[in-house]
Amino acid sequence: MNDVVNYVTDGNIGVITVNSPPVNALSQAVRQGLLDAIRTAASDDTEAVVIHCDGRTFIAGADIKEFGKPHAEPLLPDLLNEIEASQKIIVAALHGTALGGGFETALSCHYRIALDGAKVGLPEVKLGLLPGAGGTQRVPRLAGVEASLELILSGTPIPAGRAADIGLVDKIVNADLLAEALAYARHLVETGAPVRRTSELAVENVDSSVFDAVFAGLSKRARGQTAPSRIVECVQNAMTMSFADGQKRERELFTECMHDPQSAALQHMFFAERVALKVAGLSDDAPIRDVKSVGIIGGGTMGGGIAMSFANAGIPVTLVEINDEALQRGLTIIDKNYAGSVKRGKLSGDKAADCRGLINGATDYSALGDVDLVIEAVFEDPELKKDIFARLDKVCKRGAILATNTSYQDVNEIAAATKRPQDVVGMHFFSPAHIMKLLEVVRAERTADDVLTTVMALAKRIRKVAVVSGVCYGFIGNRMLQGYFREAQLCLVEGGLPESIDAALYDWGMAMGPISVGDLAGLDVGYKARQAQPEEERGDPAAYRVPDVLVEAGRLGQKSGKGFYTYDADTRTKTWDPEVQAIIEREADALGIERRPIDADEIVDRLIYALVNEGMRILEEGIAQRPGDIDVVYVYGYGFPAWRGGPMHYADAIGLDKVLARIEEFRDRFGDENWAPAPLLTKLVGEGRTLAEWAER
Ligand code: 3H9
Repeated sequence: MNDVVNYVTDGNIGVITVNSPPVNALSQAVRQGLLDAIRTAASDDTEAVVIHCDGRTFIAGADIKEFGKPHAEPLLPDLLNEIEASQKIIVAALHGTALGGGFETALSCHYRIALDGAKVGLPEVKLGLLPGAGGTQRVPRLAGVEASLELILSGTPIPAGRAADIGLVDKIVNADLLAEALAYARHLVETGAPVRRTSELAVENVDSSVFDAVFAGLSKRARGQTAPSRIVECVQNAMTMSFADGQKRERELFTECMHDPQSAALQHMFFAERVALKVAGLSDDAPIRDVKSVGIIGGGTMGGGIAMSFANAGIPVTLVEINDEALQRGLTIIDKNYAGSVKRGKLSGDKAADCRGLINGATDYSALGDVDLVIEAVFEDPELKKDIFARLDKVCKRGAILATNTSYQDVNEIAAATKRPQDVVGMHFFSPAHIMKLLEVVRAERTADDVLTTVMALAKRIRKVAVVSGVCYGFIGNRMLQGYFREAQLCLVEGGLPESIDAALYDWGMAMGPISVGDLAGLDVGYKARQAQPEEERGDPAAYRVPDVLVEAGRLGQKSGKGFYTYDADTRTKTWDPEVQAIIEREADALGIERRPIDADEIVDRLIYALVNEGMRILEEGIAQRPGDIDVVYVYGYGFPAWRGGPMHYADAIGLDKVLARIEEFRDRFGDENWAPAPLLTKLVGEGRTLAEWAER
C-alpha cells in the first residue's frame, strides 16, 4: 500500500500489516495506507481481513506530533467508519499497547483477538482530550456505561484479560498472534459469524443519577480539568442519541478539547517527560553499565522508600544501617509500607512478599563489596556524607556507581572524597520514594558519561521520571522552591492567613498549599538550617520570623500535632488555630509591617512567578538542560498541575511579556532584592521570543 502499511493475502484471508516504528501511531501515511488496504480487500476475493502490527505494539494512538497541524485526509473517524462498514469480517489482532485511536481502530473492527499480556485503553484524557474517533460511542455499546466511564475517565490501560471480561475483546491467545488471528478469521467465516458492527448495538440504559454522581465527583477526581466533563457528556450521549449524532457531538467536543490550552499543556508534558531522558551531548545508544544489585545506606523513610522502588522492579537490595536496632526499625517501616500497599489493593500479597524478599539488611559496609550501585540516603550532614563516600571507595568493586540522595549538598565535594569521582552521581529521590515519580539526577563535574546514561536508563526500569540537573544549592526543584516559600511567608505577614494562602494555590491547581507543605515536611527542618547560618545570611526576617516562633513554641508541623495548623491525632484532619493568627499579627507588628488584604491573584502570581524567575536563571546557568525539564520536575515532584504544563510552559502560555511586567511591578513595590527579573526573561521579551522557541536554539 505504502511504506508503512502492507497488504497481502493468505488463502481466503486478507492481511493488513502496519509497520510504522516506534509505536505504529496513526500518522497520515498510516491512515492512508489502512484506507487503501481496506478498499483493496473489499474488492478482492478474500472472505475476511486481519489487521495487525509489526514491532513492539499494536497502534498506540493518533500521532501526537501531528496535533496542531492542519487536518490531513483521511480523517480517523471517517476511516474507522469505513472499516466498520466493510461487508467482510475484519479482525483486529492486538499486542503491546492498543491505545487511543489505536484501540478505537480495533473497536471499529468486527472482532478482536489479543495476545495475553497486551493492554488496551483510551488515555486521551491524559492529553486533555477525549477519544475522538468513536471511542466514547463504541465502548459503552460493548462494555456498558459504568465500565466505559471508568476506562475513559481514568485513561489507564487495562490488561486484555480484563478487557475480555467486560466485552471489549473476544479472544485471548498465548502465542503466535498472527497465526491465531488467521485461524480465528477462518473459523468466523466457516461458522457463518455475522459482520458485527458495534455502532449498531444499543447502549444499556442506566439511571441518569449515575451521570449526576459522576459529574459531581469530577470536582474532586479531576479538579480544574476540562476534558473529563466533556467525556461524561459524550458517554451520556451514547445512551440517548443515535450513533451518528453521538459521534457528531463527540467530534465537536474533541475539537473544543484540542483548542483548550490544557491539552497543549498536557501534550507538552508528554514530550517533555520523554525528552528529559535525553542527555545533551550523549547519544541514545551510549554504553551503559550493568546494574543487577543495589546497596542503600540509611534505612530511614527515604532509604526504605528507595529500597522499595528497586525491589518493586525486581532488583535485589542490601540495606545498610549503623546497628541492628536501626536496621530492624527500617525494615519494620518497609514491612508496614508493603502491608499498606496490599491493603489498598496496589499490590497482591504474593507480589508484595516477592518484592520484600528482595530486600536484605546488613550492618557492615563489607556487604556492599559486590553491588553495582550504592545510594547513600543518610541525613543532610556534609561531613558524614563525605566520610561515607570515603568508606565506600574502599569497599565497593571497581566500576560500581556511587550515588548520593542529597537534596542540597555539593555533589562535587562529595565525589572528591573518593578516588573515583567519575563514578559519583546524585540521585535525588522525593519522599515517599516508593510512590513519588520524580528522580533528579545530579551530574557532577566529573561524572562519567556512562554513569549518567546508566542512571537515566535505570530510572525508567524503576518507573521514575528522570531529569538531569547540574550542581547548585538545592538543584532544580528545591532551589526554585526557596522563592516560592519566601513569597508564601511574606504574603502571610503582609496580610494573609495560612488557609487563604493554601486555598489560593490549591484552587489554582497545586496538589497542596505551601503552608500545609511546610507543616508536612516539618518546620524544624528549615529552622535548623537557618540556625546553622550567621544571622546576616538568613535573608529577610519577614520571610522566616513566624515559622521560627512556631518552632520555638514546639509547633513543628504534622509530626508534633501542630504547626501552622493543629492536627487531629488519629485522622490528621487540620483545623485553624487562633493562636497562630495572634503570632502572625504580633510578628507583623514587630517587623513594622502594616497588614492589608491580599487577594488570591496576588498570592498566586507572587508564588508562581518567583518559581518562573528562578527557573529562568537555572536555564541561563545551564543547571537545567531545557525548560521542559523544569516542568517535569515541578509536575512530578512538587504537585504542580500537569494541565498547566509546569511553571515554564505556564509562563510561555501566559506570555513572557506579561510575566515580566508583573515581576517588574513586584520589584517596584517590594524592592529589587527578590524581584530583579532574570536576564533571560528580559532578553526573550526584548527579542519577542517564547521559551519554547529559545529551547529549540
Ligand atoms: C488519540 O489517539 C486521539 C484519538 O482518540 C482521536 C483522534 C481523532 N504519537 O513512551 P515511549 C513516541 S490521542 C507520536 O518512550 P514506551 C514517543 O514520543 C493518543 N509519538 O515508549 C517516543 O519517541 P522518542 C492516544 C508517540 O515503550 C517513542 O514513541 N495515545 C506516540 O515506554 C517511544 O515512546 C497515547 O496517548 C504517539 N501517540 O511506551 C499513547 N506514542 O523515542 C501515548 C509514543 O522520539 N504513548 N510516541 O522519544 C504511550 O503511552 C507510550 O508511548 C507507549 C509506549 C505505552 C505506547
